[in-house]
Amino acid sequence: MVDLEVLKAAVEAGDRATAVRLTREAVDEGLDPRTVLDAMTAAMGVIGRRFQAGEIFVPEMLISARAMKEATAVLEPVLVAAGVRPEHTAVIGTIRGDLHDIGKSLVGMMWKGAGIEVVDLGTNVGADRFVEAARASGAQLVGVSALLTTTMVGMRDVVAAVRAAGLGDVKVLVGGAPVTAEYAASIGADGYAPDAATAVDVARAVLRIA
Ligand code: B1M
Repeated sequence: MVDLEVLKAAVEAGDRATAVRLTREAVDEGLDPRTVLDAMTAAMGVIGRRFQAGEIFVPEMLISARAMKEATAVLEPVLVAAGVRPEHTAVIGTIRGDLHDIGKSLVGMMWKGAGIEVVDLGTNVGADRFVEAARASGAQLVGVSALLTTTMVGMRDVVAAVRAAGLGDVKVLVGGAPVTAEYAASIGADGYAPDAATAVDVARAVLRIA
């Protein structure tokens, strides 16, 4: 019988091989995929808190997120077959004109780790594409990343386009090195996070996830 505490520890340690092996074993043993996913989600919660406490840094968080991503890939077909779908969906991308994707991808991975389905649009994404993807996926959250002072101005267009598209209660969360809470508020964004761990907390808050 797979010990989920060991799986949790493997994700926390970023031990991809062990995380994938234990997830396969758990699937083969017929464990409820939700229980397996919950264990990994809890591990990413620990990672987020350790990052916020300054105990670990971006590389460690990235390594854990990758371990979770690979193990989740093993779990995904079982979750789909069991009819388990995340309750929340987010689209995320780096703003038009901007090719930086490391921070954005990390935020996407951390959101997945928190149980949010993520549609990653990549880099150089215009307001129209954010809106189309949010509409097509039924997303409740749009995440926009910018690393350049010259491109962050495009975030205002995304907020405006999401509001104008009549998508319902879709929240826009922004972040990236030059972005500040004041800037986010000035363009009417619903939230701002300075790092990927906080992006999980802010997403949970704006989506009212308990
Ligand atoms: Co670029 N670059 N770069 N670059 N680059 C910076 C950003 C820069 C600060 C370097 C410098 O001059 N000191 C500077 C920007 C200056 C400014 O505008 N203020 C800069 C520049 C000028 C440029 C070019 C214009 C250089 C040139 O060609 N003359 C050019 C632009 C290309 C373009 O985008 N159109 C360019 C190109 C590149 C590379 C392609 C070489 C490469 C990108 C590779 C890639 O992403 N695949 C690159 C890199 C690597 C950097 C630095 C060195 C590192 C960025 C990074 O990945 N950090 C960067 C300097 C630096 O930051 N030290 C720099 C690690 C990452 C985990 O952090 O992305 O900040 P970060 O994400 C964090 C938070 O910001 C936050 O959470 C993440 C994790 O905690 N966050 C969010 C990010 N998105 C979020 C979204 C959220 C919430 C939180 O909600 C949705």
